[in-house]
Parts: sequence; C-alpha cells; structure tokens
Amino acid sequence: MTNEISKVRAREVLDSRGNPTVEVEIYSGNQFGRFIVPSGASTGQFEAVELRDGGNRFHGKGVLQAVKNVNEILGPKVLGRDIFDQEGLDKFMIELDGTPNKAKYGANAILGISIANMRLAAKNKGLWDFEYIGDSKRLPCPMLNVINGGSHAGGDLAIQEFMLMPIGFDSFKDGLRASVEVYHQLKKQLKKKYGSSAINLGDEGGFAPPIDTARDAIDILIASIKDMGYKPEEQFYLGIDAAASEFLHDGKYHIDGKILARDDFINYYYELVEDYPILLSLEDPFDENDFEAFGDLVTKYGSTRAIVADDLTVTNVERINTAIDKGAMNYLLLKVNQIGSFTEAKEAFDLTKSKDWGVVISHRSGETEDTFIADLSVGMGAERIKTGAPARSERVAKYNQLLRIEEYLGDEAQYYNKI
Ligand code: 2PG
Ligand code: MG
Repeated sequence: MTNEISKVRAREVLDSRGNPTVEVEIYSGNQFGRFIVPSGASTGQFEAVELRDGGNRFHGKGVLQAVKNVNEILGPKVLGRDIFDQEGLDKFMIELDGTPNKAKYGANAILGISIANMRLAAKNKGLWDFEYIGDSKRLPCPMLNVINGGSHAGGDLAIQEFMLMPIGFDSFKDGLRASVEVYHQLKKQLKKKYGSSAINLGDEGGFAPPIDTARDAIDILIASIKDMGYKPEEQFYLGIDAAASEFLHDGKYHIDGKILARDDFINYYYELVEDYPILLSLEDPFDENDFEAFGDLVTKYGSTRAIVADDLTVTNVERINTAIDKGAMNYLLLKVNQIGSFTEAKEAFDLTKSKDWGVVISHRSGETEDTFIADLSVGMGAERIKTGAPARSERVAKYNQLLRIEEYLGDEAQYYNKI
C-alpha cells in the first residue's frame, strides 16, 4: 500500500449556519481522508485568518479563493509527501504561506489539508482517528451549552454560554444521558416561565430564552438539575463562557442590564462565584487583551475553579506563553481552526500540559457533521470537551462519536469525572 499523497481535492460546502466552508480530501491511491473546517462567530482578534471571498456571493462569505488555494497551489505542492509525516507537512505549508497568521492561503485551506491528511494516515493504518492521535483512553467530561446568549442568540443575555458538566457519573454515556434529561427538563421549565418562544434554539442547540441576567440562567439550571433528582455540586457542575470581548464597549462591560467598569466587573465575578459554588468553569471572563484580570481570578479561585482561556490565547503558543508568564489561566480551550494546523494545536496542548493545566477541546459555533474533535479529545487525553447542547445534529454527532469510542474501548475507557 502506498504512503504518498497522490491527490488533493477541496470544495465549498455549508456549515450549520448555512455559511460556506472548506472541505478537503487527501488521497493515497484510492484511499482518502476528509475534513470539513468549522467557523466561529465570537472569533478572537488574534485567530489565524479564515479566508473569505467578499463581494455579493454568499453575502461575502464564499470560500472559493481558499478552495482554489488548496486545489491549485498547496495541493500540487504536497503531492508525493509521506502521509505519516504530519509535522513535516504542516511545517511545509506554514513556510509556504510565510505569514504569521496564515493570511496568504487561509487557515481554512491549510487546516483542511492538515486534518484530512491525518485522517488518511489513520485509515491507512486501520486505526480509529483517536488511536492514531495518541495512546490515551480517557473520555472527556462534556460541557453542554444548554442556554445560549451573546452573539449565538438574539436576546439580551450577555454571557454567551451556560454549560452543564456531568461530573459525578461513572461513564461518558451515563453523564450524557443525565445531561439530556436535564436539558429536556430545562425546556419544560423555560416554557412554563417564559412562554413558547423561550425554547427556540441558538446556534449551538441550547435554548435562547428572554433571560436578562446570568443569575436567572444559573437559577433555572439548578432547578432543572434538582427536578430530575440529581445533586448539584456532586453530580452536576456548571460552566460559563462569557466571551466578554463581545460585550466590552468603550472600555466598559455591558452585562445583565448594567454598565460596569473593569474593576466592578472583577467584583461581579467574585460575587457570582461566592454565591454559586456550582460554577466550576469560567471561560473568557474578561476582554481578550486583559491578561491581568484573568490572572486576578486565577489567584483567587485557581485552586478550585477552571479559568479557561479561549479568545485570550487562541490556541497559539506565543499567547499561551504570555498567559503562563502572567498566571492568567489554568485551562486551555483548544480549537484547531484558531491556529490552523494539527501540529501547532498539538504544540499548544503540550505547552499547556507542561504546566499541568487542563484542556477543553472545543467546537465552533459554525460546525458541520464532521466529528474529528471527538476523536481529538480522546486521543490527546483532554479533560473536557465542549460541543454544544444535545440537540442539532452537528453538535450531537460529536457526542455520538464519543459514545462509539467509549463502547469500543470497553473496560479500558476512563471517564474524566473530576472537578
Ligand atoms: C467559543 C465558541 C464555541 P465561536 O467562544 O468558545 O462555543 O464560539 O465559535 O463563535 O467563537
Ligand atoms: Mg469561547
């Protein structure tokens, strides 16, 4: 069987928001690996460049240039490369691009080739993707985004995500089932309290109710957990992703009907965390440039809470190094398309692990049927994965893949059920 890339093919397909995205296939003989690149809405300022065509077609969101860059430039140049030399392939493309943020050919073009190649390599060896990625047999704790706010919904709720974390269960399967039960109970409660329009879904499959404050969202989640007979702070914890850069305007945070200066916003979290011990994970609590404010929360709560960096660090080792210097996080949110290649995402993972910090593998708000991140989370041995609510097939697809992996691993599977 040949180990060389013999054909590269890209095309424009659609993501879960109906926006175009890049799909790539890499062939070796008649075997191929495929990957569809996801896309964010609350994108960090420092993310690698997602090339979009502009103009009128698809409201400017077409990706024909990125597709062309794969089919006519990068593709022909990687022909004949060894499919098992992932690092060599990624570094070669980074060098060809030559910019610090993949602005020339597009991170969507480069990542498509990178992950499609990895998939092909796994297939060639007869392995599941997660087995090819690493030796870990750890199933991550899911973080299910069941109430959607911010730029993922159309209401006044500033905080973007409210997530269920089924920690106190013995297996991924059990944790997922209990979360689904709570999700449906939440639906009933929201409908009763706010009416039928409250159960409309946001971009990530969570409900987008007319709730105005974080406290109201957390209260109704706790009530739903209890209604189902589960124990808050034992079986279920909660996480939020503030995506705070999105509601920072003219130096002030616009949240819960108030306009808060930075220091008042730090106090906002002190009070929230003290009042809600169930709140275990806080992602992007402050603006993506405010390493110091992140550091403040780590100093105060770092031993008991996950302070998760997403827009702050954008899966980029340089930014993670700054966060290390400033003590600004203890959990990394890892998104492969923020950096644009498998090798660099792995470097970000390894650097984070060198500090004994945790990692959450994450989807984007614009997703597809591709389930790669489920395998990535297991292969790398990440503690957690966030991939939306247990609704909408592009979200559920990842959870279903984790169910398959857990079943396949049998007794060897270890569910990460730690705080
Ligand atoms: C986030 C993500 C995923 P987006 O902020 O963590 O939930 O959102 O893909 O819009 O950046
Ligand atoms: Mg985020």
